[in-house]
Amino acid sequence: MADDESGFIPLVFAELTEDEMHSRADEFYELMDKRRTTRHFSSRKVSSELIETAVKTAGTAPSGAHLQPWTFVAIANPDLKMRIRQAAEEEEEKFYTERMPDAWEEVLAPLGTDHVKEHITDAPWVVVLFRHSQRQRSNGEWSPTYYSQESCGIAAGLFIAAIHNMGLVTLTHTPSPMRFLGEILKRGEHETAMLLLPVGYPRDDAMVPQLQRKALEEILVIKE
Ligand code: IYR
Repeated sequence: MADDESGFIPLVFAELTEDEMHSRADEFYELMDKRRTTRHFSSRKVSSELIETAVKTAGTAPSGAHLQPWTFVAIANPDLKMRIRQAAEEEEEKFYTERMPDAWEEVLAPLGTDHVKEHITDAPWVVVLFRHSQRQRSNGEWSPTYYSQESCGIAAGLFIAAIHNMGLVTLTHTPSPMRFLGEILKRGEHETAMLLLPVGYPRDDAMVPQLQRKALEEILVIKE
């Protein structure tokens, strides 16, 4: 059977020399190690082409049964951003004053977050990642997707790496609960908001918490 009829094509794989592998591995690590999450965004404009490329990059993620169970909604409209901010702050105020358990407060306090979410209106773009928990079959029936949390987590990681690589910053914001995002953005019942990612330039006076990343020995176990 010819390749195109079997549904398979040869893998395109360009082997690198050992030296190239090491230098590319090190360069990529150095680049990613400089990524920081900030909550302080400038309102400076960012072209929609950059957002499109970041979403295309995220869309290269592997996914369960290749169902690609994600929709990215990219918002630049100031009125929509304001409505989202107001709804997020309303939920977050309840979280910070009533719902946050002690154990959670203990680890969150050092990050200096509160219910005020100015990044939603300051950043030129707010990208909301919706996870598809259901898909429609060709016969119209609704059925589950598979490993959609894992798939969307990987896509989000690629999006964050793409934004950092293009010289912009983003923040993984998880307003809780997030149902209001599906309502404001008019997404179907089969889509669940998973992450809200403001994207833009950092403000000139942007701050980040002084954090330490775990050492390799703490996160890697090798069995030879
Ligand atoms: N969703 C809240 C609280 C929050 C929770 C975690 I875990 C964080 O790492 C940061 C914040 C908020 O966005 O403020």
